[in-house]
Amino acid sequence: MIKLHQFAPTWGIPNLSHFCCKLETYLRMAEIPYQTVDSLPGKSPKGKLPFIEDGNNKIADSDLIIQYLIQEHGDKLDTDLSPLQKANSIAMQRLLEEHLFWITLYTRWQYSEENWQVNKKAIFGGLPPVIRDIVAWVYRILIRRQIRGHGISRHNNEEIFQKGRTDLDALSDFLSDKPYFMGDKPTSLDATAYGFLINTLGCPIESPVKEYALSKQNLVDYCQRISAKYYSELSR
Ligand SMILES: N[C@@H](CCC(=O)N[C@@H](CS)C(=O)NCC(=O)O)C(=O)O
Repeated sequence: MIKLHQFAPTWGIPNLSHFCCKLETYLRMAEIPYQTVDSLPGKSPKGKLPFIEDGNNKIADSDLIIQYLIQEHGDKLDTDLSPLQKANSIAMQRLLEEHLFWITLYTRWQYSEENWQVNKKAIFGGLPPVIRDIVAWVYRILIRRQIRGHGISRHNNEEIFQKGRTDLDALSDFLSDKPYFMGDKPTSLDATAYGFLINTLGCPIESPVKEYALSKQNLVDYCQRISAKYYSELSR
């Protein structure tokens, strides 16, 4: 069976990593059996989670893993999409992964001391006290460097959160009153959208971007529907 290596679950959401949550949701939506392994990025072939093991194959990167799953199990989610819908799906996924993601990363690692303490406890809380502080301190420097490399943290808070609100408006308008982003059935875009939205509005990291996401009732309802349908164990 496929082994999905990801962060240990916390915060009452499927995973504190947007990308791990995306992949696990894809596996559930596509009904592909898997088992999870609690892991850390240092164990991954590419230094980031998630990665999977399938027999002798070790594959990292959620997109490459999904390509592999499609090759092995068929395309369970996107076969009915037209070329235009596929183009829109890719564009929305890039908005989530390459833009909104970095804004939420900024809120966890840089925006406020309160958020940093919550994030630190969730990721490094299992380590022994002194080691925990050193590892978290080093890791924080590295991630903040990545956020600056992306460019988002070169803006001030107002500019950053305005960009986040623009992303959320686009997502909310695109979803509109449909059950899923592409209509009545879940597609790979929903696995991604859920992974990133639940990590924006459903986790204990406070920020104007979370507040704004919570003001978008269709996005809140969407996350609740997907949590109830695919992660019923979380509400028990
Ligand atoms: N493109 C990768 C991105 C994965 C990613 O950014 N993972 C984060 C957690 S959300 C990570 O492991 N970061 C650790 C690091 O950058 O050191 C994917 O799609 O899987």
